[in-house]
Amino acid sequence: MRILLYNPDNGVTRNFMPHLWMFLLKALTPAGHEVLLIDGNAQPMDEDGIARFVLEQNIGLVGIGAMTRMIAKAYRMADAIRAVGVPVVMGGPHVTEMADEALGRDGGPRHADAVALGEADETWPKIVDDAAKHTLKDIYAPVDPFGQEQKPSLQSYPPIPWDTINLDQFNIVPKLATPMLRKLGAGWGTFRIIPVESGRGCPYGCEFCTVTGFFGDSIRFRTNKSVVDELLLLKARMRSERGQIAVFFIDDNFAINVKRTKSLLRDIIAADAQVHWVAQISANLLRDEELVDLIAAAGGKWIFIGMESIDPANLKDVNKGFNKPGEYAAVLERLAQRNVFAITSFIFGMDNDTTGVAERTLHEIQTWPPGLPIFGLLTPLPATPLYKRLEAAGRLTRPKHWQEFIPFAMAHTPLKMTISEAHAEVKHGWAKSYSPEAIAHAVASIAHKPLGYRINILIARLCFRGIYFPQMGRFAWAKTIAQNRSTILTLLKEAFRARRAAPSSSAQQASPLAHSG
Ligand code: B12
Ligand code: SF4
Repeated sequence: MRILLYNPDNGVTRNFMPHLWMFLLKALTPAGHEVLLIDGNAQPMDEDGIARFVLEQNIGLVGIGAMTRMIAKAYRMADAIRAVGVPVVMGGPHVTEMADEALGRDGGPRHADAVALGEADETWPKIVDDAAKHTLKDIYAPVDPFGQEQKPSLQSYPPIPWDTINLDQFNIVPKLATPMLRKLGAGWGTFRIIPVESGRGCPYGCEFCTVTGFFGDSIRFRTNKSVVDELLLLKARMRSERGQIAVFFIDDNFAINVKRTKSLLRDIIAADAQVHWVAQISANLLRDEELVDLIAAAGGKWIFIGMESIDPANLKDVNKGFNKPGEYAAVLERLAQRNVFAITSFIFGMDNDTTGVAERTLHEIQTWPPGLPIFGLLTPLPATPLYKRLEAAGRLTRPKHWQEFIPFAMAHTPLKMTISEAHAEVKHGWAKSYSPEAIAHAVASIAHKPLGYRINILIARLCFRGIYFPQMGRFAWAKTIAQNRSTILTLLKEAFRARRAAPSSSAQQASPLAHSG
């Protein structure tokens, strides 16, 4: 049987990073089936396009995965596929919580023939077998023979064959520039961001988060060896195609068990498996100097920190009181000293927020080493404790907000400001942090750092700007580049001068993600 795994586009970014679930399920597919992957962010498709594709390619089963924000598109694509007679199985965080919606058991239309609840590592082979025999069931749940929920152990994680997988759709370098950039420094013909997981689960239970409910509070890890082997495979591929790879460790809290994280990082260093990577770690775990030393030595370049708010009352409200705003500056300084940057994520529209929250937050941010601030709105995702609290209090203004998804729009009314005031706060946060002046200031404030680090922050700021301000087409990019030309030219001139002065070493330094190992 030919199987298509499809992830709908998110409407915001293009081929920033592939979705791990597709590669994982492909690796777990029983022998004898062929699996094709389409990520809508890299290969945009509409309903007619996907229906034609499944017929032309003789697809016998389509698997669709989606977060809540893409679910409306996922349902539309599923409907189009089912209309031409091909069965659809859906999985991922949204349908796990809203299986009745996907199966049309809540009075609405049916979108999926089957739903895979929760982690599907162990149920996927069974789903494929049943589909091949035309005996698909409505629901596949990860349970043991006694009907008890069973979380997959990651101890026997399947090797993902990154050396042979066709990654053509996931190259951030424009095709036209590839031949020229292949020759630059260690090679820039391709630049891919690859998701790797080293473990699952986070016990912290923040009120707005899906993770504790979905993955459970039992934390599971892959073996160090399997993670190291995966990094070595990626590194070898990067070298063979004269390109660059950055890894996104998608663990929700990469240092949730500090002892284990240190041991993994030591093994990465010992095996010379360093690639440049990003990981998500909560601020409280970054107090540990030795951990931060190891992060830097093992290739860590960006750490995503869910700061959420600078107001302890807000943090307490959302069960994230372990975040201490008083120590944010020290944490960021500790990272910056090792040339590791932070992606600092904030949520506005919390119950104790009042107008001016963006400006107060920006004021704090300005006292920190420059990084990548991002701003969102408190969003009641289905089945989270937040959703339940707001629903019980009758505060949801759009209880099924995902059915008519609007980016950066609230689905409930905050207590101390209006919805439109909250929207304006988010807009102000983005506008002020990603203006050409702010970008120039961020780059200039680290004038003492190596050129590569400054280029890194410039490129990252220009890309992150696109999370809020539409920046998908060539024209939008050209405009952004023109607006920031002064900062870009300053760094280019410096790179050119450095290259002329020391041709062999400067190219390496000028490449923000060039590898040392
Ligand atoms: C990486 C990641 C991202 C990446 C993008 C995705 C990518 N390219 O990988 C980035 C950083 C861009 C991102 C952004 C956002 N993310 Co995000 N992200 C994640 C993260 C950390 C890892 C995803 C992952 O690969 N997990 C590992 C894989 C193996 O797990 P999985 O995807 O769940 O797949 C398993 C099962 O779900 C199932 N499955 C999944 N799909 C399918 C399909 C089929 C057919 C079957 C059978 C099974 C199946 O099988 C898999 C194996 O067990 C998750 C949290 C998490 N730990 O999952 C949040 C998460 C998915 N993100 C979330 C959110 C809310 C967002 C944002 C909306 C945040 C924001 N406020 O802006 C944005 C939206 C971005 C956008 N524009 O699309 C929520 C989603 C909740 C929900 N109900 O939708 C999560 C769960 C985190 C959370 N805190 O709650 N995210
Ligand atoms: S620390 Fe992060 S992953 Fe863990 S529950 Fe809180 S928001 Fe979710």
